[in-house]
Amino acid sequence: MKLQKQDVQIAKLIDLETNRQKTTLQMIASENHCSPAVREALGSHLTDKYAEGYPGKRYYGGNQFIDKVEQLCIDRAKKLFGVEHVNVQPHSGSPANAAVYVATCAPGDPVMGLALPMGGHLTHGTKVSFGGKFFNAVQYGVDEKTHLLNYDAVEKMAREHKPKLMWVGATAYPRIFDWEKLGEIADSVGAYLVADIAHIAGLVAGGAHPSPVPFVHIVTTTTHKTLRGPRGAMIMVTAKGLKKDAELPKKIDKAVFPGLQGGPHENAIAAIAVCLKEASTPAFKKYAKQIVKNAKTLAEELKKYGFNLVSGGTENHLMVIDLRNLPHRQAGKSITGAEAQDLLESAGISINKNSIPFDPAGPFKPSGLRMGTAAITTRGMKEPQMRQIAGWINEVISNHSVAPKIAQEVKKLCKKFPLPK
Ligand code: DSN
Repeated sequence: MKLQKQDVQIAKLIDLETNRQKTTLQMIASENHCSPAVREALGSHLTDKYAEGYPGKRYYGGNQFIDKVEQLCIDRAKKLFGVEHVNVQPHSGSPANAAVYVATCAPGDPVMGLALPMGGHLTHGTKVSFGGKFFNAVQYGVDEKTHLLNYDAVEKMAREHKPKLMWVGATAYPRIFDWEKLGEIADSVGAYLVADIAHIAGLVAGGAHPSPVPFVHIVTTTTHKTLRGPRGAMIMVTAKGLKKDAELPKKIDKAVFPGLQGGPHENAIAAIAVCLKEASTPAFKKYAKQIVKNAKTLAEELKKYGFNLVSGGTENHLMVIDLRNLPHRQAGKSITGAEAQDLLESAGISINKNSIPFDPAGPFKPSGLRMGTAAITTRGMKEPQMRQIAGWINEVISNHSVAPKIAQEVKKLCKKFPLPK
């Protein structure tokens, strides 16, 4: 109400965005709807406080309550993921990953990660990002036929390049990682192994994806994807990590502050603590399992309509459609990922264009579409709604003119499944 009076322009824009989220399907695989409790913590007075340092060791005074908030957040994360040390201060995923480089490598050291066009992340060694700019990065991929991580190639590359740091994690990989195998490869060359579980953190916390914790040294994650918290990130050190390097927690804390960041966002940290409490409930376990059930149903239905999926399906929360060679496309008229994204957006279905492995088209007009089920599962949607949504996606891609009609149907469905109250 105060915002309405004080800044009508921003208030209006917030209303419009809220309404967009309420009346359309958020299926960008990295998005979700956090709880009102998380939003309340995020909008609290904690945003006003400077707290450079760590609990019990701050630069400024007046942090007696802030210390308790941050410690609670750390303790909850340690318990939920079964790790030895957690830093909850990174502002987002990229600074978290930057801190891992700073803590474990010197500029120019050899590092390895999954290539971005194969489903990896910018920060895992892409040339345009700091990992590729300041370190000697080599990139592995997926098998051309199965689209599964090519573990033999990973092993060969590791033996050849002897990376100091090996990243495993993805933004568009629909399959389960063999953490044990990757752990063996990293150990055989003495590399630090980092699991970036940003996409699957909620699935790991809810028992719907195997945990990397026994096999890796470090785990990084954002907190706002399947984990359903506010925007933020965490860096965790496992028991295996401590065994490799007892100084790792100290090195990571130093890399975050004062290495890369100043004052932590304690309002976000309080909101992460709330989300971690939510993620340790039986209801969240059920939610995580339903995300995967929904993704599998959506993928199977899309396949029935003739869509080709990268790797042939999904075992997690996301899938990537290969839009080339759709059997029902109009003769001589294919659709690019960018066109399909706009078209589905106009039908009230928000997804994103994405590269497919070995994509013959460039990154700005890729041949794929990525979609995920985390946010629509939060709204309470289940298998019957997945079938309905697959049907709509098929209708819109087959016949572009039906988009406005489908948008109305999507709106009706959204009304039945409101955002978390
Ligand atoms: N931008 C995120 C995603 O959409 O997967 C990754 O950082």
